[in-house]
Amino acid sequence: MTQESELFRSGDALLVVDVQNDFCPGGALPIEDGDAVVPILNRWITAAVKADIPLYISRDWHPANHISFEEQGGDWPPHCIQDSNGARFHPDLRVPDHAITVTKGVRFDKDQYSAFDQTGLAEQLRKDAVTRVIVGGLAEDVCVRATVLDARKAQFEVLLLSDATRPVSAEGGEKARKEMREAGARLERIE
Ligand code: VGL
Ligand code: ZN
Repeated sequence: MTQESELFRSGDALLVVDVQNDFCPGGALPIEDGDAVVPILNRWITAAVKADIPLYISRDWHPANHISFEEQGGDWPPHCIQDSNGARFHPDLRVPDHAITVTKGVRFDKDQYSAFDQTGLAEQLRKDAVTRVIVGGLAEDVCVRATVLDARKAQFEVLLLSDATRPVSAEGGEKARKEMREAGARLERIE
C-alpha cells in the first residue's frame, strides 16, 4: 500500500471541498455515499499534518433565501445555510485547528461553485508557495469540478483523489471527469 505521505512533494496543498452534512445522506442535498469520502480524506488529512502540507477546507455557506435555491429560481433545494447544522462539516471529518477554511456561496447576487471563485484562494496558495493541489470532497460534478477547473486555469497542477469524491449524478460525474482530465488534472485512486 502506498503511503499518502510518500506521495507528497514540496509545493503541495491538500484541498478538501464541501464535506458538509447537507451533502451527505440525511442532509438537504444528499449525495449518494457522500459520507464515504470522510474516512479516505481523514487519512489524507492525517498524512498532510504529518508532512507539514498546508490544508485548506472549503465550505458552501449560503445566506437564507440564496439565489441558488429553487424558491428563488435556482437549481437546488435550500442547503448549507450559514450556521445551520447542515452547513457544518461532517462530524467525523478530522479538521485540524490549523486548517484554513475557504468560505464560498456567500454572495447574494451569484453562486460560487469553485473554491477559487472570488475567494482569493489562488493568491493565497501562491503566497504559500503551492504548485499542486490535491483535491477531494463533494460534489464531483459541481463544486469539485468547478474547483479543479479553476485550479488548472490558475496554473496549479491538480491531483484529484478519485475515491475521495462522489457526484450528484452518475452521468454528471462521468462528464465532469472527462472535463477535468481534458483540463490537465490527474485523476487517481491511491491506495
Ligand atoms: C454544491 C450544489 C449546490 C457543491 C454546492 O458543493 O458541490 N452543489 N451547492
Ligand atoms: Zn450551494
